[in-house]
Amino acid sequence: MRKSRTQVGIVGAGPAGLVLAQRLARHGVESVVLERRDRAYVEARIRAGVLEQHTVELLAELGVGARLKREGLVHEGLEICLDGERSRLDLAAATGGKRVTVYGQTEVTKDLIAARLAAGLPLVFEAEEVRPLDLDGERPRLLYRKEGVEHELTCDFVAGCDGFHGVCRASLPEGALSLFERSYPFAWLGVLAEAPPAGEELIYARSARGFALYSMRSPTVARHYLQCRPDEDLAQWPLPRIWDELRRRLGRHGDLIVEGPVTDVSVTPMRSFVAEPMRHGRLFLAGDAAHIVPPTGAKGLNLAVVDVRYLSDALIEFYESGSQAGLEAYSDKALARIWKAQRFSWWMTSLLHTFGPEQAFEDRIRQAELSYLLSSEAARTALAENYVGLPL
Ligand code: RFL
Ligand code: PHB
Repeated sequence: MRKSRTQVGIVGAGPAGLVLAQRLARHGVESVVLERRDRAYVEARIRAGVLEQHTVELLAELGVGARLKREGLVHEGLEICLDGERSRLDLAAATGGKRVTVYGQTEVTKDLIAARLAAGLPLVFEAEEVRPLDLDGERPRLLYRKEGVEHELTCDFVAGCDGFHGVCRASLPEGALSLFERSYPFAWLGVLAEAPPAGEELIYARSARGFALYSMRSPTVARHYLQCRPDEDLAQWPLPRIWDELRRRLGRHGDLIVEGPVTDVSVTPMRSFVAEPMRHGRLFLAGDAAHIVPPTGAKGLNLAVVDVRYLSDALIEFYESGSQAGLEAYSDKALARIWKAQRFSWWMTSLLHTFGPEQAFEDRIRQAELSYLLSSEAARTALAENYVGLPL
């Protein structure tokens, strides 16, 4: 058994774990990041694309914002397409100048990993069978195996940044957490293509055929999604059918779609989930390990970043002054904002998807709400201020 020690043991090298490690390092707090997958896998995992302004600002403050500033696409608005009628929502005008930036989660992750490794700080890929122990005591431990060798990492605190399927939340005793969950009767089929995007801004489209989202990663890479069944068989979706369906859900604007070589196709289930509290003893949960939102509001990555902003503030305060006040307040503070983003993500999802014939009444209500949304400045402002990110 190889033994070592650190101040904060971080499980997971997704955005939450990597931002936490980077922020702690900038304030002189030591950490070790343990990641189950290899570097290439982590850097290639296609996920989020929309960064709120506070996310962009934090990445810049952490010294990992240069490429983001160069390559990120700043969007001041988005489009909603309702049964083939397009309307633009001016996010910046509705929110006193706030905007979002389109920059792939893959790129955020690559920038953070590069910075960590360049600084010579510990980031262990392919850490197998991570087991958190003694979370209730003063000296929690993380056991893991790397290249056949058993390791024991003793920590002051453990940060569970290991995503929805991670080991940290799962290792807590039964009854330690209250779980709140909702699943949806649909999923998203996502395609990444070497093709120009459908518009200059994102288009959220609702039609009788289902929801579609026309997004992008760059001026030459499109990222599109189609509402599909949760158990969708990708074999039923040859590329011509995907392109055809993407066109049809835009109605008369279908010719905005430009085809190109497809580099990734995947199906993402839709779920709302919150585990409370986000702390147990010396374990702190952050990001998808504690909560999941359906991607319609583009909130998941941004929420993960806010969690670790709060958590790093609390840890830095502890190491600078010995005060545990921030650590005590972490869970309540994070959850207050998380539930607002949950509400928004649930609302966007309910509004824009089709739910089938058994919800004929609710379907009409959704159509009425959308029509109201497009005609009322107050309603548009409410959407805009949530979409760009509520205040910290
Ligand atoms: P992650 O990214 O899942 O990272 C967790 C890391 O922990 C590792 N891990 C372990 N390591 C060691 N031991 C174990 N036992 C481990 N178990 C797991 C994993 O390998 C992984 O590296 O969680 P994190 O850091 O909390 O980040 C959350 C975000 O990834 C997620 O919320 C977003 O991707 C959600 N999301 C979006 N968020 C946005 O803010 N804007 C968007 O536009 C947006 N679009 C999306 C999305 C998610 C999507 N999918 C695929 C779920 C679009 C999609 C399609
Ligand atoms: C994406 O580009 O992947 C994306 C954009 C907006 C969303 C969800 C995903 O709401």
